[in-house]
Amino acid sequence: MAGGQSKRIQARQDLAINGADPAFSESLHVGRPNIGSRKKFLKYAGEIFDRRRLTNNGPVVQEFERRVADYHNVKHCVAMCNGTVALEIAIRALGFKNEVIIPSFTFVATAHALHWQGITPVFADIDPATHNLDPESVRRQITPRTTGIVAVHLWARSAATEELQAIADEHDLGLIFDAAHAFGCSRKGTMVGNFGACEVLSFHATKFFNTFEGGAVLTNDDELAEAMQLMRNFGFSGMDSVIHAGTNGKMIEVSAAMGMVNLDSIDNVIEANRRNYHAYREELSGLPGVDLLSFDESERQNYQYVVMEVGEQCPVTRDEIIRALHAENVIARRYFWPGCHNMVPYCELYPRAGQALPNTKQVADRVVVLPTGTTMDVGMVRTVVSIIAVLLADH
Ligand code: T4K
Repeated sequence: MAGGQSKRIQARQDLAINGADPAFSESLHVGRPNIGSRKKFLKYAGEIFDRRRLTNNGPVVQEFERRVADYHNVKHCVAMCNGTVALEIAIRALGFKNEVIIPSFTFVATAHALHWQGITPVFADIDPATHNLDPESVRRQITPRTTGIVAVHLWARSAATEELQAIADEHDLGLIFDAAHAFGCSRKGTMVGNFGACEVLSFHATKFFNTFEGGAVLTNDDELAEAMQLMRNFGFSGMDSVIHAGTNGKMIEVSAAMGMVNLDSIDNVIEANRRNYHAYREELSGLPGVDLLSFDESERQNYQYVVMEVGEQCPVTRDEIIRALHAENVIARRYFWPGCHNMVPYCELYPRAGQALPNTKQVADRVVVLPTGTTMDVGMVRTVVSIIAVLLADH
């Protein structure tokens, strides 16, 4: 069977937590990389070696940027070495300082990108239905020191862009989107990349679209794009002249080559994710107290995260489900538990931040992210759900 799958789970004695062999001999991961044509990649690599142009805005990076910008129907794509540095550069290029409002329910890089630059991340709560920033909570966190908002399109489902832009305009704040999850997604027909001052992508190996490591900023603002192009290359303009404070945020040529190859197969990856998501939906329906977060299928979606919520009616806890899955080599994740505000250094610096975040706590305590991607098939999805079903039936 696929994925080292070795047994069917029909009764409690079939579960690894009750002493049986694990359902999968190889671990299933949420972030198992999707990899396009090796042959095409090796051809690119050969050409890169022949040219001896390995980095510093080489021809493959430039072509990759054009393709990503076109894919998102946006004017500029500024490719970077990873999503975190792309966030840092975007934040600096926009002149954010003092306090910036972000969700706590996100990957910790969103907060670190601010803290690393001496900016205070102020955590706002989420809407428990969407898991995205609650605009009313954002409003409540605004102070005279607030300079910006970094909203996240969590799980690739777009944030409340219109309300957030209205708040930013009203209070003269900068607004950017951490779109690390939302490559290739749209909101009301407009592609991600076109909201706020700019939007930041991640192409980390675990993202459904990867460049090994990598990231980018998408924007329609010519000046901002130019500033970020300078900033990712130490601020150099020409050989000897530095005209901006910069860092090293450049994407290398082989990363861009991986991106080109993966762009060629992106439709297959999205289709695999969509198929797995529907299989999970179908198999999980009817199980007590568990729900799958849904995608609006009238929009462009990448379906890269399959997010199950464990409610109060469920006969077992979220962590019991995680434990049972891990015993079967299904490495489901509790993303983004316990929320950034409970992680170092934020829990030490802002010990009372949680008081404003009741929905963050509630959601972080009930989420299970399940494996998907091209290394999963429907049979494997069925086995994963059968583990949960037997566990629930046993209680
Ligand atoms: N903003 C948001 C909202 C983000 O989600 C992220 C990144 C960022 C910003 C920052 O972007 P980057 O600077 O990373 O470009 C992972 C990823 O490392 C991280 O990129 C991602 N978000 C986050 C959601 O997930 P971990 O620490 O939970 O997982 P990791 O990297 O240990 O990988 C999980 C499992 O996947 C591994 O145990 C095994 C498997 N795996 C992983 C890699 C790297 C593979 O099979 N092959 C691999 O090459 O953070």
